[in-house]
Amino acid sequence: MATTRAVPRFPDGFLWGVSTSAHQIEGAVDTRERSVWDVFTAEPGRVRDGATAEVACDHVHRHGEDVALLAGLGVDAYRFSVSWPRVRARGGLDFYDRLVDDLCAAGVRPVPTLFHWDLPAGLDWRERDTAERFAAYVSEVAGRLGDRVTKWITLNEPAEHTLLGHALGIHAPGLKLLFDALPVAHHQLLAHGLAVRALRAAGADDIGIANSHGPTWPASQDPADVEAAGFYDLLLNRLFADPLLLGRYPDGIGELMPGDVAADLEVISAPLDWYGINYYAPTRVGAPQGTEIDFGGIRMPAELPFSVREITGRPVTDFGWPVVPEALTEILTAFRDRYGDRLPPVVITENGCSYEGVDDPERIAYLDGHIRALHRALEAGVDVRGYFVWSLLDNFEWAEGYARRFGLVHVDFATQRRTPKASYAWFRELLREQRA
Ligand code: IFM
Repeated sequence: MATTRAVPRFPDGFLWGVSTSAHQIEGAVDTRERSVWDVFTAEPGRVRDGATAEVACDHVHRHGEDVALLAGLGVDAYRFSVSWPRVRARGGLDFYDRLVDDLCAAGVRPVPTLFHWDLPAGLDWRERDTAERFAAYVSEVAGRLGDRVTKWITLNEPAEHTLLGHALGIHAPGLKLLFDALPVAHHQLLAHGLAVRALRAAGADDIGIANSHGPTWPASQDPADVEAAGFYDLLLNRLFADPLLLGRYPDGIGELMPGDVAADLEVISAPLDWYGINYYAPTRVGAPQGTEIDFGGIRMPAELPFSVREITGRPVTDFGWPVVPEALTEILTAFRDRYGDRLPPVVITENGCSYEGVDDPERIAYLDGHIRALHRALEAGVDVRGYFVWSLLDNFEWAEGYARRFGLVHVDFATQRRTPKASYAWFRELLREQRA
């Protein structure tokens, strides 16, 4: 085992969990409608090795086994996502009804995310109407599950869905709109606000969103690098957080958004019970270099007003992402300083790393370092209430197909055999120690 000292004690009631998402694990494509990801995946060259999520972890048929793995791990909570295309299919909510029942019976709190990138095919976030349709779907889900689900997440990482899916064309729906993708951001934010309204109407009082954030480090103190890093920080750390927490867009952005932006901001900034942060790594950013850049499998076009630079001197995951635990403390204290009492309690809704192997000391070291960094943020006065590992299972890692393994549980995709990794045993022990 890669670590020796016990992880410091977190407060009583701190929520420990693991996360997954529907498209990445469910499979059973024949029992749901198609999503933009199914359409994208069918296009040659979009996903590594031509992989599809048609079977993925076959979770729809094997959720009993997966709930047993969760119970065996001893987590308080399980963050999964509800597939909007599945809910649109006949009997689609029945699956989530059973899953929630099974989780409750196993003593694991269900924490559904209502949108994790699998938009029904034919819908488009460039259309305002999609936000209204989303709210109607959320009402339907809350009506069916709200008697047992008490903690809700509206959207997962709208920044990545906008940037990777609509600005750079690396994820579904594969659009390369660059800055013309901004309405996609606005309509997701509006969808979030309308979803909060729908959930409140259904009696929910524990609602958050999962946004990805991380420190942005200028490549140097050269003003051009500092300016480029500031712009990247705006895209990653402020474009979604400012409207949600402050009720306004960063300077110069609101004018680029569609519709009655002032009225929409009222909806978007409805108070949240907590704020979810997905953290993986910091980003080092400099002035544009006039060439396309490969950033951990993401091709960044030359015309962007910044360029992502390598962070050297750090271990990297199989994805090439640098391992920098203290940057988790940094982003949390930066958020506390930036948003003050407008920032509700924080939950780390994702944190994890891709490594091969069932014996995975690197993952243990990664999680250990980040959980300690989280504790330092608590000591520094950040109100952190929970931590979810990404992910329970190895799964379909979007454009990387099955080539990146983030699970605490290894999945053999040929046989669907699940094998808990060393990190699963390590996390189980950590949870035991926290409760002793
Ligand atoms: O797998 C993804 C997840 O769907 C969203 N957050 C980042 C993870 C790792 O890339």
